[in-house]
Amino acid sequence: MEINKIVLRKMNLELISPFQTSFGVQTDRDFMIVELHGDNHIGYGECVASAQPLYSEETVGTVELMLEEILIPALLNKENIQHPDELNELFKPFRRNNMAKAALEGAYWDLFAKENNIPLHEALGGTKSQIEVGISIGIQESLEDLLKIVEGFVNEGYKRIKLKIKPGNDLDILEGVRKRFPNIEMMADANSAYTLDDIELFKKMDTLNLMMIEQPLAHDDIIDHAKLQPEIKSSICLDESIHSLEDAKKAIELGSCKIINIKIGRVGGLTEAKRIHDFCESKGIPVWCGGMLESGIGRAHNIAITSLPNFTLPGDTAASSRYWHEDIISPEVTVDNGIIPLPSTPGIGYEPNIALMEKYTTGIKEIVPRKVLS
Ligand code: OSB
Ligand code: MG
Repeated sequence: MEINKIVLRKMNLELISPFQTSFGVQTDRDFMIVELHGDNHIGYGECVASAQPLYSEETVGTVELMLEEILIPALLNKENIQHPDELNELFKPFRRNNMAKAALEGAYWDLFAKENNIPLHEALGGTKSQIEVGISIGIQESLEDLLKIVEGFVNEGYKRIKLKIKPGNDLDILEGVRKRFPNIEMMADANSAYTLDDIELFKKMDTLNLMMIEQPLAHDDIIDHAKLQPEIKSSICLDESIHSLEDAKKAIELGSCKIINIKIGRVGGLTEAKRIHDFCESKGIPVWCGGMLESGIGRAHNIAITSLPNFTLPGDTAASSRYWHEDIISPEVTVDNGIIPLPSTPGIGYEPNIALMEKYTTGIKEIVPRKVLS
């Protein structure tokens, strides 16, 4: 596949409402879009790193450096790439920086699918015609506020409700929501805010019929999670702790979790996401697709990967309008009764809206490969 130009586009989108987790409040999102310009098509990837290294160590700044100095030169120097899976091997020697790798690899997958005239989900081996999604709700000022928000999303038909928790804002709010909505599918996400000293708290959560508790303990831990899991009835789901297939194998072997949240950016791309999916399937571990408050481009990649069969639990891929005043794709992602149909057009299946992309671009860099003259 010929690559004639690579564009790194820094963007900023304002969230419709602030999103609060145990690690901070986000009111807008800085992110990067990677464009790979081929002979006939453009492949698009989204980098999910944020402005600050609060969720993981990567930021928009580190990603830009890594792409420019390491990953893009490696890609441009590599001859005869037959399939996007080869980028996983190409980038493997470079440690971590998974969100940077995933952004470039994702753009390559989109370009590959477009050049082959097939939807990305088909290129990935997806088997579904539609996906089921839930919604992730940030920490609110009061239980009253939260109940109103939950009610709205339950009425919209989202398949499960995820509530963010943090110390001091946990059991009471989970009990409050459960009391008001006795039958909804519901779970909690702690974003690494607790330790094994909180074991009694998690035992109390066992009475609330939670689908799972996501990443209760440290972001880099699988040992303490393996101690917590046998002490509680609720399933632990790992998010922050899983960066690769190797991590997933170890966590499953240790018994650190019963469910895995797969985020394409966190694990270094679609190929690695697929491998984790396949391994989890072989071990009877269900997976679901996490979110990073993506724009439509990252959202489209999430929709595509969720088409694989072992994504049996609803993911965090909500409608564009839940996050943004206007999304940068056309059509926007819409959710009908918790369902998103898979697009049938080639590549990511949603057309970038060039005018809106320009409107929200805060910086742009173009890299043109130097043709070697012989
Ligand atoms: O832990 O899943 C998380 C958002 C930013 C960083 C981490 C997480 C989240 C979410 C929101 O839960 C998911 C979404 O709606 O995109
Ligand atoms: Mg999470």
